[in-house]
Amino acid sequence: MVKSALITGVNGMDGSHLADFLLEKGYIVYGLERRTSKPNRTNTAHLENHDNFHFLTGDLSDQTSLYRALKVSKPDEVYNLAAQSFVGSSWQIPMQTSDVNALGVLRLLEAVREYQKEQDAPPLRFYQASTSEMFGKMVENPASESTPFYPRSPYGVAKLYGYWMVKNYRESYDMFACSGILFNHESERRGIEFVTRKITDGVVRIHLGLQDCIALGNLESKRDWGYAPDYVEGMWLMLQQDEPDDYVLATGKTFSIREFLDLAFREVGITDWEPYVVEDPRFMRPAEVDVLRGDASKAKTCLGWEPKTDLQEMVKRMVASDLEKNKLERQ
Ligand code: F7E
Repeated sequence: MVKSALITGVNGMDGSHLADFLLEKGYIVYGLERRTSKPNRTNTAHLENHDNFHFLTGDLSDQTSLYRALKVSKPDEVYNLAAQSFVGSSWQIPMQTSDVNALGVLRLLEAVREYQKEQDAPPLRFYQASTSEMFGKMVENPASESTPFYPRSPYGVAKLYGYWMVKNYRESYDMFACSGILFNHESERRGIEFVTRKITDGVVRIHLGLQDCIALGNLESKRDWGYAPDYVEGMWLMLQQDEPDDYVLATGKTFSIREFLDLAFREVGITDWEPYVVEDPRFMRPAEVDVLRGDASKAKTCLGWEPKTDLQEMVKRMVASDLEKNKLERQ
């Protein structure tokens, strides 16, 4: 039987990769997008005329829109990927971040419950995009599913609420609801404000003579960076198991922003990159997550999931993609 999936946040990096992945598997995919004054389909333009893909308008701050999206899509699987996903902005807009990343999860869980009761729909499976930002100060290194949480930003605190709500709805209502605790994952579709894409785009623009330098914040922080297309497979695998559970997805390796800079600049033949990078206090955070490293052995054992793409290969692809984009823009 053909399965149907509803993805919130479909225009984001993860949402668009997951849509591609599920369409490839033969799903009918409904992608929820927010109304914006300018179209926001850079990552999903290629899906506009796909027979098995449909955009729906909705918002995690509007529960009626979530209920309607469920009624239209009649999903077997719901993936909640919509969020205010930029940690840096969460200090400037803590209320909106909490409204979407915390209460938004609750609204969607409630909409699912209401939809199943009122429409007499069969039980569906629910995925929540949880995050390594919930570990924040890292009480244990590497962090696994049993590591205590210590979020360091309004973003991390809000995501932790969503994580506990998912667990609570699983235990209270016997819902098939899972949290994927994903460490950083990036791709060619990453938003330009995140450090990896800011670097690969900046490096390319310096190489093409379009920019003099890249202004960055803390170069010493370390992240466990994987490749987003590998990670969306892990999300799907979580929903194919007999029992719902929470899983860490990570590479188990950690690199500093400096090391990322080094890899990216090498792609365009620059080894002495220090003169091209300026430290700018505007990009420092009030509280920093200094280091993140995850232990994904549970996902490996139970889901058979492992990351396929290493950091060097990912940087290579991101630089190559930014080179194409910048050349096209210049024409
Ligand atoms: O920062 C440092 C910054 O904004 C990474 C999101 O997907 O992953 C992501 O959150 C590090 C931080 O990602 C700049 O201080 C230095 O230490 O790329 P980011 P993030 O905050 O780790 C987690 C798992 C999520 O859940 C989030 O949704 O890089 N950094 N200089 C900088 N960061 C930015 N953005 N810009 C700079 O200029």
